[in-house]
Amino acid sequence: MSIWFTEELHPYYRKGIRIKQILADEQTQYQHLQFVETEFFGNAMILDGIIQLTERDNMGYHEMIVHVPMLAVGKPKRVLIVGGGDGGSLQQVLRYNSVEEAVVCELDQRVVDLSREHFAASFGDPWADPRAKLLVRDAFGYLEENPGQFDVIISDTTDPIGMAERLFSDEFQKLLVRALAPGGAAATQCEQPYFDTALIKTIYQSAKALTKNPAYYYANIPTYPGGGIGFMYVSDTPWTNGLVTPYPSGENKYLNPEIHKAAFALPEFFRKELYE
Ligand code: SPD
Repeated sequence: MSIWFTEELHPYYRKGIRIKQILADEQTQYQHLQFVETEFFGNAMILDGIIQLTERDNMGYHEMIVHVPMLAVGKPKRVLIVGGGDGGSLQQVLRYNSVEEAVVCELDQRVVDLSREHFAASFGDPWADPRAKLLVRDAFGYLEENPGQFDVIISDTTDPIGMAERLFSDEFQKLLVRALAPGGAAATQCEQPYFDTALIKTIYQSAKALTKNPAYYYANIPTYPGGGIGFMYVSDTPWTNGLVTPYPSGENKYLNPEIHKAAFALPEFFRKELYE
């Protein structure tokens, strides 16, 4: 069997990948969850018709959303991942010997269960690490209950649609910053400069009101709309501190010192929109 999967996140833009076979297809309590084997990108997870990650290009996303704040902080001990049930961010977080506890607040247990099965070749089993703690619950309440607790928070979410819309709100950013320990840093999945300019600007302004050194950065991910996605770095600690921090053990497949710096360079139309 060989079929094209077409994603339409925006009404004016579509992209497609060729699929070899459907590995899992179920309606969970929260969403339509699919795992597919693709022709080029390895296994992929699709939620409500939107590609979340593929084995071949997820490294740009996970290494950038995790290492930029982790390296800026230096030796993070307590880390919170909001969402991230696929385990990709957790795998990167656990590369740091300084990490004592990595809490993952994921709403959908089925995302964790099926990712363990279908991404084992790429992520191993990060959940087996004794430092990993899975909480199957909504992150809002957990953030509320844990002020000043985390050195790093990674908001590894879906797109701002339905229930996930709240994860891109000012209210969420306030809770996120409040849950950071002094000197802590967060990175949030922050969409596409061309397609989501207004949303990103709102999020940046909110981050600017809450922290001293927020900044937007970008990674190339061919299976996301526009070929990439950005992140909001949210912290009083400058991201540039991370440029001189040694990398954790294990291999980077995307991040290197040049990419780290260049990720913060923005196209002129977008830089003006965000920063002027
Ligand atoms: N438009 C797709 C955005 C997907 C962001 N979430 C990815 C989750 C990977 N852990």
